[in-house]
Parts: sequence; C-alpha cells; structure tokens
Amino acid sequence: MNKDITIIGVPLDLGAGRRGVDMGPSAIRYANVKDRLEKSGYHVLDLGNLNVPTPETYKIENQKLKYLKEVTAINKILAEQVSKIMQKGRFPLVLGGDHSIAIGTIAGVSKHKKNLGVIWFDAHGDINTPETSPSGNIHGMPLAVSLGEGHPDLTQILNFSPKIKSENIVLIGARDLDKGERNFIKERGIRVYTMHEIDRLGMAQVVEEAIYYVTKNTDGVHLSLDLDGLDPNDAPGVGTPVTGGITYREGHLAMEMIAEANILISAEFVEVNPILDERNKTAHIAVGLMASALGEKLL
Ligand code: B3U
Ligand code: MN
Ligand code: MN
Repeated sequence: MNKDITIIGVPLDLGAGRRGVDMGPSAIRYANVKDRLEKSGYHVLDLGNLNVPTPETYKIENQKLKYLKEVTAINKILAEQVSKIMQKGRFPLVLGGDHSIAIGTIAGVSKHKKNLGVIWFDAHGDINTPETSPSGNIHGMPLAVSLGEGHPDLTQILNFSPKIKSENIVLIGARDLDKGERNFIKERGIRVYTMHEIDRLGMAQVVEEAIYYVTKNTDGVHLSLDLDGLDPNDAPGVGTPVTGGITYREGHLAMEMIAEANILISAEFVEVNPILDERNKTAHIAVGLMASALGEKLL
C-alpha cells in the first residue's frame, strides 16, 4: 500500500440542492483525519481546500444543470490537482463537498490508468443525465458523466472521455434510484448491490464479490464513498438522508475488507453536512471509515 497520502478539501455545495456540505472538509479535519491516518503509519500532506464560489453570489442559469459553469470550473481544477498528486506517486484523498466532485477526482485519477475500477457507496445512483435528473443537481450525475454521458463541459474535463467503463464499476447501498437511472443501469448492465442484496447476502459476501468484480480487468481501484450510503441513524449529518442504509458495523467491515484486498489507489469521502449533524458524529464516522479503508488495525 502507498504510504504517502495527499489530502485535498473541496468545500463545494453548488452540485447539491441545499447548503451545508460545503462545511464537510472542515468537519472532517476537526475529527482529526490527519492524526488518525498518521497513527497507521501514513505520511499525510494536507494541501487545504480549493477555492470554491458561494452559491448566494451566483445565479442558476440552467435548471437542468444547476451551476454548470461553476461546478465545471472547480472540477477542472480538482482534476488537475489530483492528476499531479498521482504523478508524484502519492495517494489522493479528497474530502467533500457534494458528490459532483467525483467528476474531477475520477478524471484526475483515470488520466493515469487505462482501466480504473470504482467502488461507489451511496444511497443514490448518481447516474442521472440532465434529461433524466428530477432536480438538475449535478451531484446526482457524476457516475454518468464519468461514463461519458451528460454535458460535454463535464464529460470532456482533461479532454478525454469516458473516464471509466461500465463493467469496471460497482455500486453498493443503493435504495433511492430514479426511473432514468434504473434504465441506464439496466441498459449498460452495471453491477449494483442494493440494500436488498446487502440484507440477503450479507455485507461480507457483497464486498467479496464487489472486490473480485472491480479488480478483474482493472489497473487500480478508486473508492467513492457518499456518507448517505450509511443509515441516517448512524450518519445523520448528510446532504440527503435516506432511511434503511448501511450500518456502522457493515460500513467498517466493508472498509476493512477493501483494505485487506490492498486495491485502492485513491479515495473520496463526500456529502458530510455538519448543519444536520449531531456533534460532528458523521465526520467522525467518515474518518473512522477512511482509517479502516486504509488498513487501521483493531489489534
Ligand atoms: N437522484 C436524485 C437525488 C439525489 C442524488 N444524489 C443525491 N440526491 N445526494 C437527483 O437529484 O439526482
Ligand atoms: Mn452521491
Ligand atoms: Mn447519495
């Protein structure tokens, strides 16, 4: 495992429907992310936050792609930064921010990988296009964009598309999929473990299968973890909570199995919303999950 981590915060909420996740990176730092990872033997360099515009100072121009210009600009910068981190042989750890930042993270990582695998934990599919999105919020679109579908300003970040292939990605924890997303998933044959499969098979089997699947034809795996994949009882401080999610225990088991498999080359943790949180609980959970995913030992 790469022992050199570079943290980058993206306090963006323009891709989401409400304020709050812009404070995610601060909350996660307040939960001692750097110390926690250093205890596991990592060298951690924190580059701070990208400079992100405030929604109140901008107008929504297109209801189907809210804040397209601003979200594109920030993801371009993020993609370049992540690419530089990869070039230096370090492990990029991106702190969100809303999930639209996966567009930039995945662009930056996949520039260095022919066949990037992605494990995507989320209550949602995040695989809408402007045509299928019920909200026009870009945080519901990053997987589609990374697969080459959506507005060209977004798909063409770093001047190549698609960033990833349908057969190299797996979604875990889905329980709120829009109709257009279900069609997209079926048409492309994308591997999804909904809460049904997690209940039925158990998290251990789901993650075992998922790891096998995303490592079959890939040259590295990116972990994109939306805290709303977890149950709101455990992680209440998220942008859009959905009941019936992954428990704290299941989440840690999944992360520990991913660490054991030693497959990650990059990760992002997104949608922490301190406004809706209880005493920074969700940011603490995010940091715990990061530590587990990066191999923190219980014994
Ligand atoms: N699928 C809905 C809701 C949603 C997606 N991602 C989040 N919420 N966090 C949409 O707006 O695309
Ligand atoms: Mn998401
Ligand atoms: Mn989500």
